[in-house]
Amino acid sequence: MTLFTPSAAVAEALAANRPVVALESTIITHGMPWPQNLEMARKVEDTIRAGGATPATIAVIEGTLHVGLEDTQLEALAQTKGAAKLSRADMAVCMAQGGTGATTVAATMIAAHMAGIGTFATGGIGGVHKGAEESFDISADLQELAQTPVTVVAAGAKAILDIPKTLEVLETLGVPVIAYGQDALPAFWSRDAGLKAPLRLDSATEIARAQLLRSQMGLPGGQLITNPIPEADEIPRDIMDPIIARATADATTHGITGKQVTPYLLQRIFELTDGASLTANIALVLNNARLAAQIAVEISAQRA
Ligand code: PSU
Ligand code: MN
Repeated sequence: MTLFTPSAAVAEALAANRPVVALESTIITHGMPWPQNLEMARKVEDTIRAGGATPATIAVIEGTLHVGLEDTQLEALAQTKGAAKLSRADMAVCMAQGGTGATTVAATMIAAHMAGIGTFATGGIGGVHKGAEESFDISADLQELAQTPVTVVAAGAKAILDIPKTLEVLETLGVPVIAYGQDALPAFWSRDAGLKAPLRLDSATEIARAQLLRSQMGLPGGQLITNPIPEADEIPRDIMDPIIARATADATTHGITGKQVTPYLLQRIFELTDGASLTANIALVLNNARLAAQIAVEISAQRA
């Protein structure tokens, strides 16, 4: 039984040991509205290609786990209303039922690793939600980083999360949290979460070397690279904080729980910022795609 179906471009790149960057699809179906979601997905793929790597957007379509989508599939997925949001727990069930679902960071890491892809670009990972001491809402993304050897490039934990608690859990799980090119931990829409990142690296070469060393030492798990949004695109923390507080309060008022929390908050923040949060979100994803392509190129070179 074949577990996944690579696109022609991804199959060719993997066979030739050329760099490939995995991309998630929940950001397309649940993270951004149509049609900006499709524009973003296409631009991210172009950015990866411009960086010398092959993009592999991952999704389950009618029961098949695709690693790399053709443009028509990407467009159809971006318009799909009922796609499931798949993580470690539900990806296999969705495939068994012949269903369609988008992959979160956790599910994308699993698929990337199965395909032999070691680098993955996204916007922000899931983490420990505010109020987790009551709700126990901690994203499966954190456990996945602890066990699956993929370097994930994100713009930091989303500021809708409890960032100090997210860092504590990642430390407990043994996940390296590495700020790229600065000391401060980035906070998604803003460059600085007001906290120092546990680790810092300034080059794709060192990031690739660290991931390869982990593998050689038999340490399971990946790395979280937190790449600050470009200065020109950031929304400062003092502007975002009250908006996030308002969106979080609205989620509580409306009884939003579980998988709906992150998509609800992103949509609410989009409304409260008149779309500015989406513009910043797209800019940071593109910035992450650029860095991920460099890391993938380095990993290929160092493996050769
Ligand atoms: N970051 C974004 N947009 C998103 C997500 C992250 O900018 O849509 C998605 C990712 O797929 C991540 C998921 O894995 O949200 C986390 O969801 P949860 O908090 O339910 O684990
Ligand atoms: Mn959750």
